[in-house]
Amino acid sequence: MSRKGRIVAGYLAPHPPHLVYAENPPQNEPRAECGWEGLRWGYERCRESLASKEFDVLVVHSPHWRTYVGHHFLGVPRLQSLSVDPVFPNLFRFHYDARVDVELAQAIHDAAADSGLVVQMMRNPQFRLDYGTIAACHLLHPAWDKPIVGISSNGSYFYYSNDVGQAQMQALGRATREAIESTGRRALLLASNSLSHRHFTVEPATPEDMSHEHPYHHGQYLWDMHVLDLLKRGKSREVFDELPDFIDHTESEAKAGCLAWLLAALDFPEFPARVHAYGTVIGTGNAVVEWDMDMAAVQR
Ligand code: 2X7
Ligand code: FE2
Repeated sequence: MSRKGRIVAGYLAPHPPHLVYAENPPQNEPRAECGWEGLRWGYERCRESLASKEFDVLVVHSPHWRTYVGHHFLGVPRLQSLSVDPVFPNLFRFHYDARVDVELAQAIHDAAADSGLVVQMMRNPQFRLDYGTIAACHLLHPAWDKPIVGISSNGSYFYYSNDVGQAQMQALGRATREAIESTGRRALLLASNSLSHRHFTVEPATPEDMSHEHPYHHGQYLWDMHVLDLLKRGKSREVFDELPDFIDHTESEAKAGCLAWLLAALDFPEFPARVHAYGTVIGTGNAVVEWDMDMAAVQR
């Protein structure tokens, strides 16, 4: 008998390369003394919560795999190489070895196509994984013992408007959920974006010198707190509806669509999200947030 799949948990899982750098995993070449502990300890709490969950796959939507025409899906079974952050090559030179759940990727692709989205499977075996995909997956589940599904960030918010972007992410989120259910997968969903996103332009001599780290701007910090307050009160539909304003006022990286995709895939949870951490990285606002979907069942 075939099993009905389900989303086990969803995460807002931001990807500043600084967080991977500060963890000193063997895969990353640069070495750090410490840094950004608030966010990193938030990820640690997520990992503790994950330890008691069974899951088959991590599905990640990343701002740093930008596609111009359509929504793309990783479509080769294994990707191995060196990923270097183009802006912070001094912090992120990560040797990755990732397995891909191509069957699930294809099922999301097909469901998204059926809903009218322009889609494409990425079949190039030499493709270089972006640091937004790698950092989110690594920080949430550093064992790399589960396959991933990588979804690109189509630039519809940029090329058309926030409203077009939101509509596309809503359709993509729904297609993601349907495909997970029909393929019997137990999936974790990762929206790999920061919140407010104005950032400093000069790096301190020691990147992990935390005496330099603070919000870029009080107004942006207030917006981040407003969004997190709504999520903590289970008001995810309100967050989705306010995202266009949030994006315009804070240059939010949510403009990549990750958070909108996640909220739609989770069917707009009305139970409280668990905010594990909030902190800044080069002035940008970042939160580690978990939606444990067993809480949805309790709520019904
Ligand atoms: O990509 C990023 C980011 N989103 C936030 C902070 C620092 C660096 O890179
Ligand atoms: Fe980013």
